[in-house]
Amino acid sequence: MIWNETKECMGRDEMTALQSARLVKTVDRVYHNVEFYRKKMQAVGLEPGDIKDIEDLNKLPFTTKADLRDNYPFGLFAVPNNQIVRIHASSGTTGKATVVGYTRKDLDIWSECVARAMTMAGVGRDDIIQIAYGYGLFTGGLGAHAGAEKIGATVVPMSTGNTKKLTTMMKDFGATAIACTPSYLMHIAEVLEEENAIGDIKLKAAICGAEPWTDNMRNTIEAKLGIKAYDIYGLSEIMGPGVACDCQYHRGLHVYEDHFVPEVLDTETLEPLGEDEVGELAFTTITKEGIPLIRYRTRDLTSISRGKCDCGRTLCRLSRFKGRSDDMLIIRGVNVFPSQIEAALLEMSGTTPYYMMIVDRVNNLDTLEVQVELDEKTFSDEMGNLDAYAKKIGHVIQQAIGLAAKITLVEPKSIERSMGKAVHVIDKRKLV
Ligand code: DLL
Repeated sequence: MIWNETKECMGRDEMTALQSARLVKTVDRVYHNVEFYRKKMQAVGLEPGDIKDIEDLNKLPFTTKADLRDNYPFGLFAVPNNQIVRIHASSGTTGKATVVGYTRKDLDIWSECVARAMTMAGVGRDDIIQIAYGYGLFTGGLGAHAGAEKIGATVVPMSTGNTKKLTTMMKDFGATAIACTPSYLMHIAEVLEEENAIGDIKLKAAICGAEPWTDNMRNTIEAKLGIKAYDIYGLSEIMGPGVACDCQYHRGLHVYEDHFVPEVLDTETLEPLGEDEVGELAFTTITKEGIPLIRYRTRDLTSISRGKCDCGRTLCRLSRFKGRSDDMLIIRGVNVFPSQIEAALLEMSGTTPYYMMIVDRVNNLDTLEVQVELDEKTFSDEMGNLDAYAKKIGHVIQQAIGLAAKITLVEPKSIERSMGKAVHVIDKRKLV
């Protein structure tokens, strides 16, 4: 069991002192090792010595996803590449991925955070856990995997994609835990119901995250499968899964504050808000070596509560996520920006920049249809050949967003022109 009592239950003063010491070191490190931060600090007349404790955090400049893109791929790394032992990446707002690098120590801390989260969900060395997040550049699979190994559970690296195999192994192996997105778990529950196999499984806990979900959805999953489900949050830029996780009381997600300092900001003024006020979440990493980030704006909307939880942890808690302050969609766990589709279409000939994304949820699996408007010439030239043309566009879009979409070609000028902010997305999924 990994339950870091000294870190998870320490008094507020002690935690503040630890965060201050770690922040001072981090600021010194980024100032000397990352040109981007040195320039940003110099631009506002800041030197590392000006940051003396956590109270000085709001003197520091913010970091955004665009900063990662502008310094693509490795420009924000704070160590030489020979100390980076792993790379992950997630979607950027245009074609360029957001790339993150981990040192060996970063991977150790990451697996400890996930191990703490799994311990919080009651998973231990006697458990058999199926990891059904995607493995690869996405942090879900490998991140959850390493944490589960650290607690000594028996890890089954399922990844995503073959639900039949997953349910068969769940029964045959007697899996007691699963880590996957909540919508995928709903789908798995339905498949098990169809197989009349709910009575044959030994599952007791699920660690779900990577997309927004609600208490209602948790209750439904728990009732369908007879299990306890826990919420795990994270983002690749900060680490991956395991930045925060909820305990059995489900009164918010405990943040591993000894590694990540959260702030909630007013979305207009970017000034820090008080306890329980909803705004944009920002994180400062205080132990990361590969790519330490200062006041990284996550775009996720939430609030922070302090005060001891009934579980005994003193770590602050984030309320369930209320949405995002940008237009990023999470479709089947994959982050998608409408601008990625636009960029892909603009690179092709024959299409116009007018498109509409229709997102829905069928049998608990997200679906994506992209309506693409052709230009006049292509529409008449390709008239007899539209299926093949749609296939070609589908391929380009899949390359751009990493997700298969149904492509519907529409006539020139048929997508409504907007007078103001263009609407590119119809999201029919209802989070209930
Ligand atoms: O989704 C990391 C992760 C993997 C978390 C597996 C949990 C489980 P990204 O692909 O970079 O990383 O996407 C990060 O996903 O900014 C949120 O908008 C959203 N997100 C992640 N977890 C939750 C959650 C992973 N529990 C983005 N609730 C974040 C709501 C979540 N949204």
